[in-house]
Amino acid sequence: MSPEVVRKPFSMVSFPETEAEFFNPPVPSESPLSLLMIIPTYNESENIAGLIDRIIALGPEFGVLVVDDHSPDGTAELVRRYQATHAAHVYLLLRRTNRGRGQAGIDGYLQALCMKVPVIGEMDADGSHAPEDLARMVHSLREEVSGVIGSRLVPGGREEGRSLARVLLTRAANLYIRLILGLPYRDATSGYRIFRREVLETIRWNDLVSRGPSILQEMLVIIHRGGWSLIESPIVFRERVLGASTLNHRILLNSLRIILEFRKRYGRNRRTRSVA
Ligand SMILES: Nc1nc2c(ncn2[C@@H]2O[C@H](COP(=O)(O)OP(=O)(O)OP(=O)(O)O)[C@@H](O)[C@H]2O)c(=O)[nH]1
Ligand SMILES: [Mg+2]
Repeated sequence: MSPEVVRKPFSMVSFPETEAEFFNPPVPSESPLSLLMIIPTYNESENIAGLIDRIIALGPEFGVLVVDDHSPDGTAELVRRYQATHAAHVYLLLRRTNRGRGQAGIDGYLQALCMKVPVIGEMDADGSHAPEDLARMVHSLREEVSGVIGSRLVPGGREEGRSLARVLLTRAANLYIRLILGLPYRDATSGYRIFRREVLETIRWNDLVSRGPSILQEMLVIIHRGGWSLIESPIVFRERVLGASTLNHRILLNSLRIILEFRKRYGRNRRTRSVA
């Protein structure tokens, strides 16, 4: 008989403002996690279980931390049911107030850092980010590299199923960000990325100004200014098939405005260090 492996459940960071609750799986994982993907969700019940299955299938060292904002469609209950029946690698942070993509990401990173997993990443739940691309991203995380951006805009990367207008919007937004902030990345708007834990530990999460999707760029500015080397690895981004987008014109315009605020706050980056 193999000796029983007893692993302690992970503890939770306190989030007094959002009345968040953290759920470990009932059966702790027997193998330690080497990568934890944060998945922010709002009304993703149609997508979440299939996505988790595909990530878990990559290997026993992969785990997910779903950060749900009390979705009315029952996404969190689905994740909890899933935890009970299948997965020792599925964690849930349920935020009850203060809904928002930015703060959900911040809380997710704080919780993930407390879990001490060596590599922590994030991805969307809507099927736009294929778990199969994650294996390549992890592979390109060589020793001298601090993180990997899943990129639609490097050779081999592309967007599928999107209108020409939407594809042009991605490019225009990235051009704007490069010009204003001087970042060396082609796809600074990609929400599919992985980082070494040490990089994330340097971020003062509670001081970030973003409350929406611009948290993606704010993190990159801080990491780049810190002198860490990030590379881009190609991904095939697919348009959301099920569920509704939370992106709207107000969010988009606000994101453009906030990039200017980042420039004031963090300056225009002049460093060009990047690892090919
Ligand atoms: N926890 C949490 N997650 C959110 C919130 N808003 C969006 N999300 C999640 O963030 C991810 C990205 O949101 P999307 O609605 O796909 O936005 P988008 O990818 O910018 O827009 P599309 O191009 O239309 O897909 C998805 O996994 C959403 O479920 C929120 O308020 N709280
Ligand atoms: Mg999306």
